[in-house]
Amino acid sequence: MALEFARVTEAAALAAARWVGKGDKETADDAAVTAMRVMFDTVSVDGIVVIGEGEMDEAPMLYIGEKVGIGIPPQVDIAVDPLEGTNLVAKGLNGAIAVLAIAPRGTLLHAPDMYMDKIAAGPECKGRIHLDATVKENLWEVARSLDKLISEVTVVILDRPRHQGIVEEIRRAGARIKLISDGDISPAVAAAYPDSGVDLLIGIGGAPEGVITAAAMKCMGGDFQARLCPEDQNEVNRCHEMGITNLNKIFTIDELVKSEDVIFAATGITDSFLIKGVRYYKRRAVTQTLVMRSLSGTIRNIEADHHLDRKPMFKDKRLKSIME
Ligand code: VTB
Repeated sequence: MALEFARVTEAAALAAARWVGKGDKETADDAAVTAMRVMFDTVSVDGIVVIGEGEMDEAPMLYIGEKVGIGIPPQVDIAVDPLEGTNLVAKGLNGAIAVLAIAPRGTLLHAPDMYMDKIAAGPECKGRIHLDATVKENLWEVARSLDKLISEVTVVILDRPRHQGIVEEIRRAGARIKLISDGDISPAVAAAYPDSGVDLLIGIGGAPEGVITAAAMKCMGGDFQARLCPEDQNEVNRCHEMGITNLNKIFTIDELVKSEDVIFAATGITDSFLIKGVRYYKRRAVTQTLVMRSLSGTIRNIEADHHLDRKPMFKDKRLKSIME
């Protein structure tokens, strides 16, 4: 199973990697989505996309509600982000990944496409950080849990005007900051990885990305908490339709991913905190993929060397028309 899902994110990464630095985020995304969709046709699951490329009328592939896989059990929910960081690929910047999470049917939160306030840290910090604590309190807890000085703690945060206040608080507390232009899944997961150089992720990013992050954190035993941030009445209504009446509700990992069994797979497109990006040589390409399963706690780091001229996916009509 793990290998099958690794092949799906590898496909998306290999397709998107051709567009690194080309300034064309739409085609890069198209390539990743199509490659992932093509590869899902070979996977032995009966899957439904619960987090994907949008509603059925706005996305031709991997839309919410689309059935994927060859249609045999297990019945699963699938959350995908074939190209997490479209701008990163367009500009050739670090941090772009192809990623998915898979869990038994009905167990992944159908997160609406809106903002989400998040905090993520590694297993040592579990139960010690809190979304509603002050930045300073959380930094103290992380430093104490990791046996570091606050000045040795590294926080990753999306570089956005909305985070100016938090950035000032982190600086005042004396911790280190890495501002990123996009892609908050990989640094959140990296926070649970020893020696990744990331200790804490905080700030507001996308809710769909939050569910995928929770899947990874469940596998790694890290901590993750989140709160939906509806911006207008329409988004408030969407929360109500989901049965969320208390908009201050903090979601735990177990509420975002209800099953004890979840699989997370991510392949690097460009280099990131977690994994290396696609590297080419002699008509071949090397990918690095992280595949994890919460039940067993196994973390697989799969390096694959692909022969680009022999890959059936590049011969598929749907992908060929984009890649040529
Ligand atoms: C967030 C973040 C994603 O896009 O959704 C962000 O979670 C969009 O935020 O990882 P803005 O509206 O502030 O641009 C990503 O960074 C993916 O590109």
